Parts: sequence; C-alpha cells; structure tokens
Amino acid sequence: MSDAVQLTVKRIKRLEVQGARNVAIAAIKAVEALADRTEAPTKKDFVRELVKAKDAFFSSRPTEPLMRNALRLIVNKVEKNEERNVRKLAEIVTQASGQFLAQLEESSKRIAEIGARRIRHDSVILTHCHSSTVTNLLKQAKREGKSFEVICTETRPVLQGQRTAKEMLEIGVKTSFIVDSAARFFMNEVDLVLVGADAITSEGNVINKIGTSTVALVAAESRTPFYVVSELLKFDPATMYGDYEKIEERSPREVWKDAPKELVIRNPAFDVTRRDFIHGIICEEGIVSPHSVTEVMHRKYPWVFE
Ligand code: RUB
Repeated sequence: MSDAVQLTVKRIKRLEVQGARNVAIAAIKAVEALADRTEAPTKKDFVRELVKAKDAFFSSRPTEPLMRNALRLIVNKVEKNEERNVRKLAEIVTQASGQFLAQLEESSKRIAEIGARRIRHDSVILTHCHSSTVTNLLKQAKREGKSFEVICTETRPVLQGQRTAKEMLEIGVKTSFIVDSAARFFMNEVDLVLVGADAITSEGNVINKIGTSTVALVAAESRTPFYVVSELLKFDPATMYGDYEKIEERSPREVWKDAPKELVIRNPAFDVTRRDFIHGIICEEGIVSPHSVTEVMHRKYPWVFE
C-alpha cells in the first residue's frame, strides 16, 4: 500500500486526524497522492491499488459515511471510465478529488452562513465534542459581530471538547468548560445546542460522538432547541436498504489505562440521536427536518444511491 495511505490510516486510527470532515479530507488527499505517484502498469492494477486503499480507509473508522461516499465516488469514476491509460486515470482521480474537496468547502461555508443566522445576540450555545462544521459556524457568527458564549462539554474519554474550547478562546468568545455529566446542571442556562454529525440515517437519525444523545434528551427536557450541523454527504445510503450504521467501539485503554484485568470496559465512540429530539439539520440546503433528509438527498446528491 502507498506510504501516504498507510500513514493517513494510522493517523486516523490514532485520532490524530479527528472529526468526520477532517477524516474524509485526509483520506481523499491520501488517495490523490497515491494516484499521483502510482507505478501501476495497467488499469486493472491501478484499480486494485485504489480499492485496497479504499478498504483500508473504510475499516480505519467504521462510522464515517462522508469518507465512504467520497472514496466510492472517486474509485467509481475510474472503474467506469473507458480510458485505459493509467496516467490519464490518475488525472481523473485528481479532478474528482479536487471537485469533492471544493464542494465540501463550499458546503461548510453555506452551513456557517445559514447557521449563524440562528445565533441571537447574547445567547449561550452548548456544544459537545469537536466538530469543525460547528466551530466554522460559530466563527462565522463571531465575524458577523454576534456576541455569544459557548459551553463545551469535555467529551470523555478523549477530551475533544478541549480543542473546541481552545478554538473558541482563540477567536475571543467567552467559553466555559464542563464535564459531560454536568450537561443537565447547565442546560437551563443554554439557548441553543449545536452538535456535529458523523452519520445521518435514512430515517433522519443522527450518529455523533458518544454522549450526544444524552445531551439531546436533556435539551428536550428543558425545551432547549437542539440542532445538528452537518454536510448532507454524511448521509449513509446503506441505511436506506436496511443496514444499521455500525458504531465504532474503541480501545478500553482510552477509558482506563491500567484498569483491573477482569474489568469489562465498553467504549463506543458514537451514539444515535433519534430524529424526534432534533429540531433541524443545518446543512448546505438550508435548515431541513430530519424527516425529509432522504428526499433532500435524492434531489441534491442522487449519485449517492447508485
Ligand atoms: C468527532 C465527532 C464530531 C463529528 C463531526 O468524533 O463526533 O462531532 O465527527 O465533526 P471523533 P465535523 O473525535 O471521534 O472523530 O463537523 O468536523 O465533521
């Protein structure tokens, strides 16, 4: 396997690259580098290299449909093309990757502009984990001159909330940091909850960092609006045809390094928030109801269902 692919898979597994969007971007760039440096003599060999890389990325983090949608699109473009010249096929990879990345960037900008309008002056926003789509939205709101505070949950066991908190402080937003279990304690002070997504199912349920569904329940109890901020391409088409979204279970050592041997430690990375708890999905098409997400996908990205 190419060095770029191997290294990126390793970094993704270790969470050095974190968050669905960053994971997808890193995987796309590694496949682009593979294509750029390929020495495959035939189309068949080149496709084999691409499929091997795709499989390695798919298993690096199993709950990442954005990455899967991107790599499937890129590899399909090569497989379906009549061209046999490997250099020309590699150019197709470069082009498809570039287009996908540009589209992702554009979506993130649109989402930030749309979502920033939901932020009222002097409001308090709670967020869980680190989502670059959420922090981009908050940065946009700040650029627009909105004044708001952010509460970050620490996000056990890997503490991605620290990253969110640092980013907010860097842009001059008043930020508080709380342990995950304090979410209910503070919820009455919160005006809006914004979380990211790793996967969106055909029923409009959202999979995000473990603890998200607890925050959603707590928000519902105190009638605090709970929004998911996500690119539509985190939709997983396989859920349409009956598959459940796989929930990654990570090493127990992330939870307790030197735990007693006989202790069973479970460490799911994500959980499912039912659509009934989600006020809306802030995406590149606007703010959509989780109930209509499949319809929106059919209209905007029909190729996902191919
Ligand atoms: C990160 C996480 C994020 C989503 C969305 O989990 O759950 O909320 O991935 O992030 P992990 P983004 O740290 O385990 O990857 O908006 O950046 O795609």
